[in-house]
Amino acid sequence: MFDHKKIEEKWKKKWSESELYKTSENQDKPKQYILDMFPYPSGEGLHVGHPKGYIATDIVSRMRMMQGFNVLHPMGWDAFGLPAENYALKTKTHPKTAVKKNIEHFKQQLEKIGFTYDWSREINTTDPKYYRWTQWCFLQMFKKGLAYESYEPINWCPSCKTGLANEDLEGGRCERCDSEIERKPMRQWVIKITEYAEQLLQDIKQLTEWEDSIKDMQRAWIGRSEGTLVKFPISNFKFSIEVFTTRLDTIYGCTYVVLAPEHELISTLLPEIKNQKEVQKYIEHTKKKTDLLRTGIQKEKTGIRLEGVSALNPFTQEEIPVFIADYVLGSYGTGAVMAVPAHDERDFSFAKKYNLPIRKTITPPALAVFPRNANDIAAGAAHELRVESECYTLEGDLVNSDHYSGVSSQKAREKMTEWLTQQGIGEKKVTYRLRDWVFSRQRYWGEPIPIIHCETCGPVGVPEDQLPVLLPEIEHYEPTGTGESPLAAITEWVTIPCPSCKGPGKRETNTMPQWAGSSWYYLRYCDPDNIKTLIDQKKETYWLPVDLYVGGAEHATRHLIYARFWHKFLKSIGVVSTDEPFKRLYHVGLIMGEDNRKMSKRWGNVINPDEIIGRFGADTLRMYEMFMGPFSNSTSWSTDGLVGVRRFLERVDNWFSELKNIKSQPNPSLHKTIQKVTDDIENFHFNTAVSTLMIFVNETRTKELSKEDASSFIKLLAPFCPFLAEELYERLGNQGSIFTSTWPVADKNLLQDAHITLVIQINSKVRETLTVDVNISKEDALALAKNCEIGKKWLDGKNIKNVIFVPKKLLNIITD
Ligand code: ANZ
Ligand code: ZN
Repeated sequence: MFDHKKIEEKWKKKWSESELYKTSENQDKPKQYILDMFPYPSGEGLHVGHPKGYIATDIVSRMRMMQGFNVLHPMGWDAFGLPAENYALKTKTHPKTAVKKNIEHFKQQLEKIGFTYDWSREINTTDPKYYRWTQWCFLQMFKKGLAYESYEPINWCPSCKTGLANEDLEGGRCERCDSEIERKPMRQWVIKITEYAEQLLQDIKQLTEWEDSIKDMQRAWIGRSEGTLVKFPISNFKFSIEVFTTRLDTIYGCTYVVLAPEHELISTLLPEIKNQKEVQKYIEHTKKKTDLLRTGIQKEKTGIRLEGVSALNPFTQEEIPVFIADYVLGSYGTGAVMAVPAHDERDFSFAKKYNLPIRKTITPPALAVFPRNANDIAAGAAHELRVESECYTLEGDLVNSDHYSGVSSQKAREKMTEWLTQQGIGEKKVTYRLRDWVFSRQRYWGEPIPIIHCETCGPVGVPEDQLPVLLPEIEHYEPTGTGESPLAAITEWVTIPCPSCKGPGKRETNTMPQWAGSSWYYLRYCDPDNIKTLIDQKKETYWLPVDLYVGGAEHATRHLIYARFWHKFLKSIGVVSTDEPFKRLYHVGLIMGEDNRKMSKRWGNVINPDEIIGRFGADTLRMYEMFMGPFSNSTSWSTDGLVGVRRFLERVDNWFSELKNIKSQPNPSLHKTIQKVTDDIENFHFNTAVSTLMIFVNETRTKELSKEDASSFIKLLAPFCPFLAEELYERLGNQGSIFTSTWPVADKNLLQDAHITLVIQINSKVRETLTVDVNISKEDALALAKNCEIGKKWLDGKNIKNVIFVPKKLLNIITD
């Protein structure tokens, strides 16, 4: 009988006593670093969806162990940040207490599933021994000028009462609590991640083992754009407005210029502006709107003309009006655009609304006029349609553009940029969508930013030997909402002499965002107790990069951008030696509820793994989650499916209780199973690996199997069902843990089909092909050939002079 409780207890105890999963530092062995995105230890505990990715990495880890690799498969806790703090506030417990309790619970749950985690390497981002190094990284960035203070308006969540980075938003709302985001000007620490934009983009090429979808999301997030900077002189002023455009070829159609409401030039121009009051009112009005609200294509465009100010189009020398409008963002390009209503949708709807001239300067390319084939005619027709629709946004040939008329968009941009550069009023320019990383939070539960503000010296880094700056214990950790963190209220903590001039100083009271600790944690697992450096150089060279990284797709642009950036920074200061931290990346598909909805308390469809393990066993849970469907797809939970897997394991258990140790022929079917399961695990096709194991059992159960073959089969099962496999392996009389045994390798000779197609020739002419056993003898082949229809026709009554037999290929019968 398959008594899962008994064998789980038994093997958990034995594995822990023998320290089976302790990672060794034996650097002579080849290594595999296999990593899960570590969880926030939330109060709700695990549901069955969480461990799906961990099960997959555990399966790969176990196979790699058996293939002779030194495997690092660690686990830890991402425990700072808003989720942990909001939970603590909700339950009125101190975050520290709540986190400690939640971690214990999580760990207990994980241990039940039977993972290979080496808990001696466990890390926790809220542990001062850990965050000391997070602070150290910040100090290095500060020293290199990559961390700076900014007073730009930032995203502000009125409910979480903190500033947020763009990465924390989802459709203009707070990713955590779904509140609508406001813009709020306040002092912030910002990290100059944009300095690494190009490198982050270029190095995506190195990530050959990442899924394309995630790479595409990263490219879009970085958003590189090649264009031109153009200066538009203000006709009655000494200043000029600089715009960024990707379509310089349309400049003859530029009929006005637009500044973002937050553009710094506005205050300079203000005395000249005749409608000052209205302008100021408009600026006030747009202040709170987020970028997303402002730029949506469907959103009605609003704006206001700066009366008394006009700009000069450098190509046409025309005087054109200047507007401010919130569809232009202060934070992109130069915060100003040249508006071309005939060729840009947003400018078009704005021009319609404010009755501004629309001048066509681009026509579809010439091929539409001289169609060469059916395709061209179709393309031409499509183009005609677009021209009809007033706003033609594609490239083409220039018209109404002085001596550039007739030139293609591409060529025109080159020539126009050349001219601008010669005149000294423009130049080529690359911009990025990626913004600098807003790095401070006005909350309690985060790493203190290790800075001291001095009236004389400005911001000064805390000396490294004074790290960590401990997060003080306090009574009231609720957000203040004033834009100051609760730490600001602890006067005795805040007041400290300046490390540089010894004058009076004040500690920085903002804390770091939760992304800080997770941006480099994979390094610390390699050397968790090092008190001298973040990571020992030798260990870094051995373990890095991470060979396999698995986690949720929601991190495609957040964590994975930050971590890649952080890694590149650490490389620049010699802490790590690789360009990229993660070699191979897979995203895990969600497990939905039995009702096809996302598992949530709200729907009452959450399934707790503890319950499943209690009733069906950890092995069943593991194998079922891998059997549900392709790994990266989201699939719904099915109790029937789970029961099916349980029955399969019972069948295996029964089979092995009755199995006699019979010597048998090499079993080709086993070797095909070995090959398929190995390849499938390698390629993350766990569901087909499981079905291959099932097919083998169904086909072989009634036949004989040698002890060796039976052991090989159990080894294939072992990564999926470690408890049952270990038990059966022992039952077969093997010594030692199955996980210290060697992974089976398929015998290539046995992989060929059991049957082949034999060509039958009579007098060297092909007459027939027969499907025969691969090992058929010459005599048997001849008998078959004689007896088939064609054989009878050609051979009856003939005298056979000679027979040529090429095993597995052909039989040639020569007659008189
Ligand atoms: C004139 C023009 C004509 C434009 C045309 C487009 C089409 P990407 O490709 O995303 O980089 N732009 C520039 N700065 C902006 C800002 N701060 N806020 C809003 N829009 C801004 O987009 C570049 C284009 O976006 C630029 O090229 C500019 O409009 C606009 F037929 O200039 B274009
Ligand atoms: Zn000072």
